[in-house]
Amino acid sequence: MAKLPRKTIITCAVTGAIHTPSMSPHLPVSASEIAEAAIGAAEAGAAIVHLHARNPEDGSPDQSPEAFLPFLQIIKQRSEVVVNLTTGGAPTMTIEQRMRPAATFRPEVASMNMGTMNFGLFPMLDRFEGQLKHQWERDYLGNRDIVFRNTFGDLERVMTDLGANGTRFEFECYDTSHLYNLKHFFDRGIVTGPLFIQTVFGLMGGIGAHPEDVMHMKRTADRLFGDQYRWSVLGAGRNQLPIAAMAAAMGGNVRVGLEDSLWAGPGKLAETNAQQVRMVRQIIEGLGMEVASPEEAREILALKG
Ligand code: KMH
Ligand code: ZN
Repeated sequence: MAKLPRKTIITCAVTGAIHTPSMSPHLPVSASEIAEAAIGAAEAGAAIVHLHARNPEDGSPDQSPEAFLPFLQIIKQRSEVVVNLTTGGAPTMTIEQRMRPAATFRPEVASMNMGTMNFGLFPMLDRFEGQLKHQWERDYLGNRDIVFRNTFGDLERVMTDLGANGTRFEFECYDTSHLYNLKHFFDRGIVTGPLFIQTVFGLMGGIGAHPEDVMHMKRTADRLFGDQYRWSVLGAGRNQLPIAAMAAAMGGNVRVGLEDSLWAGPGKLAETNAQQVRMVRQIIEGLGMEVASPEEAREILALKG
């Protein structure tokens, strides 16, 4: 059996843009809630925090740098955690809006969504209809025709503009075609190894969350990138922990957080992001492995520090 890597990187995605505040009272919305959630996740064992901002009035996604600044200042003062800023924003935003926070703050890591896809928010409307307080939530989740646009031109622009600042990427791959898209840019030398590949499972419009899907993504990434990549997984909703457990057992890194799942068990809302970090940490340590510190994650992923 292949030797497993020594340390497992936990990323925590603390709020995102997909879940809405009416779905859970625990979803961080204000700058201080986002900062506390990120710091709590780091204290629980996350080496990286993936961050979005929200309008504190109604919780809607907000990509203005002014919305990010207050929580970034607090996190930097109080934690060594690696900051990863979204360039996904919300799937309804333009690429210009989406890039602004990472272009402004030049983080160590930015997310990079590796292809255009259908984005299935609407199953969530069916589930939560009746409990949504804000009109924007109903409009947003009820939109049955969202295309999450990430053309080759968009990808090259984000990679070159943000890459010039020394920002490296969490390459979010929602299907095998996204791995091939990444291979194209890797072969052209536009991005370099070690690539941090976040394979995403169970999101409508992307690959499913069956163990065969996990194996297929891993095998494809192994074949395309060999030792030039570090593998991580993200399972949406109820798939979060099963997918993390599967990948951790195979030496993969994991992402948890309320962006990806509101849950801490069947029918049980997660009360904090740190709770999900502790749950996945227990699995990792139960497998005889250790979680990476932020400093170790910087070394593993060749970040600028
Ligand atoms: N919501 C995740 C499935 C981004 O911020 O770039 C993907 C995500 C997108 O994290
Ligand atoms: Zn995100």
